[in-house]
Amino acid sequence: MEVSKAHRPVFHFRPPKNWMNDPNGPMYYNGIYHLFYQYNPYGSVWGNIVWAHSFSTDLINWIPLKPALYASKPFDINGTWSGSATILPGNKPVILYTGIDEQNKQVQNIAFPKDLNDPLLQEWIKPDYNPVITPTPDMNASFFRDPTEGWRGPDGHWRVLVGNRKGNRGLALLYRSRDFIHWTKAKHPLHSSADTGMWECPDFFPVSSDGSQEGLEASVRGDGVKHVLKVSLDHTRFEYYTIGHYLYEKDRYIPDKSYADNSTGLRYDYGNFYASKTFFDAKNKRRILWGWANESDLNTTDTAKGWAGIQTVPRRLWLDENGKQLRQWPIKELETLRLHQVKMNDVSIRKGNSVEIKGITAAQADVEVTFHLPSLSDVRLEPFDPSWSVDPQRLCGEKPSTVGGELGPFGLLTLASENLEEYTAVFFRVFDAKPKPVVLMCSGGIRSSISEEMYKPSFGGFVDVDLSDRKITLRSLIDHSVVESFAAGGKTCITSRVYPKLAEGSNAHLFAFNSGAETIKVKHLKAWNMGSPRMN
Ligand code: DQQ
Repeated sequence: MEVSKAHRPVFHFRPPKNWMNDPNGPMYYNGIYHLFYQYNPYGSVWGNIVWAHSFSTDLINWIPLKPALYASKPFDINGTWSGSATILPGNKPVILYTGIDEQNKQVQNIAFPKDLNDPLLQEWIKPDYNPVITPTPDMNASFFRDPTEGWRGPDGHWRVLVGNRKGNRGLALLYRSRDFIHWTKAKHPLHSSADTGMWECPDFFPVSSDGSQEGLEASVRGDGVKHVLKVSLDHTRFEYYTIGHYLYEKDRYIPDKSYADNSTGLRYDYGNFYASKTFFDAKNKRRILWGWANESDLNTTDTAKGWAGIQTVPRRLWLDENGKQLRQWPIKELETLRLHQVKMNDVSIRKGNSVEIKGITAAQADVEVTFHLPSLSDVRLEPFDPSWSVDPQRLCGEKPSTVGGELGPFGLLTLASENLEEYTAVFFRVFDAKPKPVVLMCSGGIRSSISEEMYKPSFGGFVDVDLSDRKITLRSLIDHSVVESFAAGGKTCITSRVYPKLAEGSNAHLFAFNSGAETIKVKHLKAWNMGSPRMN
């Protein structure tokens, strides 16, 4: 079937056609980056799931290979679901994945490259001794999936996590092994949390706590190291993470008290982003995050267009120097796609005005902007109601870009039609609160398309930023039906999937705007046309 080019992202990872969901088993091996993903070879809705496979030498240009794993054995005959890769000693990659077996039970299987001399690792063998981990009789075998990468404890034994649900408690079950093949369930889960439902796609990894952006390999432990646990909640379709301590002797993870350990917790991305997974890039000593951004249109539209699902751009991820949250930034390689550049400096925008950024392909662009704010002691700010703090998305819905405030809303109107019938607003609003002002970031909204039949949320997240220097930065990657934004150097990230009817392709425009009573200034703005990499 023909694949429709309308709204099709160009520099975001996607297969040549059909349905894609979770990123699986990302790894760097002998100079090559691999990405596997949940894929339907026969259509553009979820089903018939295999592990599709692509490789790259720069994480930007991708070449497809044939599927690495597909249903073929009693232990995965009903599907090869999500999982992870681990590089074992002796430089031997291995995959653990969830198989849906003959009885529709979820079991964990192992697979090895058929030929380690094949630099592309094209063929994978699933030994007949699979499954290597099975649900115990007291478990619900429909909630037992998505094994993590393995790491080694102080005793030299391997550990992995498997996502699970007991009642409405979400759990990260812990398994241990000497040889990566024979696994024993630990008495206690590594961690669990009440009322969070099924924990899909758990991810557990160390981060440097000394302010360095360097990533750490999964088994690193000791001083200067904290750990992150991320889970994907199937009932909200959002993820959250906590930062905490891994007690190696007890094999328990204790999140720091300051974090909500439930669906109100911190997120990598406050928008359309799910089933994410990180890996350690040994070449550049960094941890890289992949996440799936689903379509927001209708299934029938996906069927007609012949494709559905993208991955957000690979993002470097590290612990902020304040130790309180993670930061993310598109990997530097993405900048190799930057082509023609336009600039704007020192442009003041008064209430109700917008300024067009001309001269770029606004449907396929990278924009970096620094807004300069008036002195906060000289302005009135909207008061912040503390009850708003639990649901920034709702607040963005109630206060869209058209609802004027005092300081803000101001920001970008991306994928905008010439006369602004359509636009995806990415913007800030500053509220008065103690001990410091609250900054809200929003993205998306009802105006993103004149077409009514789709999900058009206005996503929101708070930005923990110090405004004493009177500046706030925003970067937005715009790619036809994706607006992926990073505020304050990657402190808050929001991805929106949008489907403009008027502002498509060469009809798309880009504006900076301000609807707040206070004048703001675009101190610096740079925008680039983005090139088109080889994308599968
Ligand atoms: N997707 C996979 C599951 C996982 C879910 C199936 C998360 O393994 O729990 O395609 O999106």
